[in-house]
Amino acid sequence: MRKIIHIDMDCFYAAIEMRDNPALKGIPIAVGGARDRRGVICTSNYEARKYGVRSAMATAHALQLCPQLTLLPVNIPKYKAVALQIRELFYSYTEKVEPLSLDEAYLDVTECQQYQGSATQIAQAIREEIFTQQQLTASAGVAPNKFLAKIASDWNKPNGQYVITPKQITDFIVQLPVNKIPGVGKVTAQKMQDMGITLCADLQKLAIEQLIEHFGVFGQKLYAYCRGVDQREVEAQRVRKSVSVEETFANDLTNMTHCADRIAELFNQLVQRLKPYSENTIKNQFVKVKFNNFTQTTAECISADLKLNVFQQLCQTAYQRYQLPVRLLGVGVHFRDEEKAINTVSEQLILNI
Ligand code: TTP
Ligand code: MG
Repeated sequence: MRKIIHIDMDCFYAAIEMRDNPALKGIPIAVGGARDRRGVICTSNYEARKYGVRSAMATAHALQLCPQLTLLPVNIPKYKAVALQIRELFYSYTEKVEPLSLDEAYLDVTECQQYQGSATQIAQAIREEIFTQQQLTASAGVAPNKFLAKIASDWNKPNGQYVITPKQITDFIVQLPVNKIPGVGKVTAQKMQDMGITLCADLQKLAIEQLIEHFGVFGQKLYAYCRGVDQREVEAQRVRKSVSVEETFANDLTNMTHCADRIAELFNQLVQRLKPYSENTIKNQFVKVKFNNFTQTTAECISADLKLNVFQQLCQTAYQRYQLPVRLLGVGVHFRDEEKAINTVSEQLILNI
């Protein structure tokens, strides 16, 4: 059973604009293209939503609905910078982050150790950290799969979260309106309504063959979704370039023997940290040494095999450079850039031909 969190920022572009100009708080605003350029609304704040101003609506129409609407130009570089900082925060919890857009991501926290592995508390902590760092609110859904997590993040929006535990799936899903299922748009929802189907409970009564007959290949997904089932994995997109472990010592290490002992401990930790990356190819290995005068030096070598004596040798090399008491030691590896490696291979193949 997985633990998935879906995070979605509240009124993302509009919230950033309100944060950066408090005069915009409490009045209806929207971010989008200008009316005279036939622009559309990207998003609006909750004050504007009361008037019916929505994403993807023509700005001209939005201004008819809400003549006092304050329209702000779209500043994608600014929103992107915020989004990347929020993403870094996600990575401090797990590598398994799948961004869906600038303001939305799935996180697989099944293996997370923080908060005794409680996905609910992790989601709460992430939302609090986003607020502390960015003064922006986020909503979260916590569930055993992506489909349910995404629906859950909308349940207590804005600035809220909703949890669906494995035990709650059955009760949750039967009362879920079919138009909440991703992929069920207006047309499909109408078709279902014509068939007397409004809730997932109604969909559950149809056999998979019937679902396929009426809704094509999507019928297979519907069969699973209306039972709260979704096997899709969170697809992490970041490629790790390196893994390292380091330690700052309470008391400086005064000779190479002490350093060699500590390198052995760090080496064991590095081997543990590298376990999830068994498919990556190691390009080079390094030892970082920081001395008590804060001078820092790194010794590295090209080698794919992990061997303790290689790291101890590197430590010796780095230590010799200054021979001062050592306050920090680090060991790590850089991975080969597989994309480049593939290009090199194909270039070689072309040359061979
Ligand atoms: P959403 O998460 O759909 O919307 P939102 O964050 O503004 O509001 P909510 O509180 O309901 O989550 O989209 C995120 C951002 O993507 C949104 O701030 C603006 C942009 N966007 C567009 O540019 N065009 C669109 O049609 C939509 C839906 C979003
Ligand atoms: Mg959002």
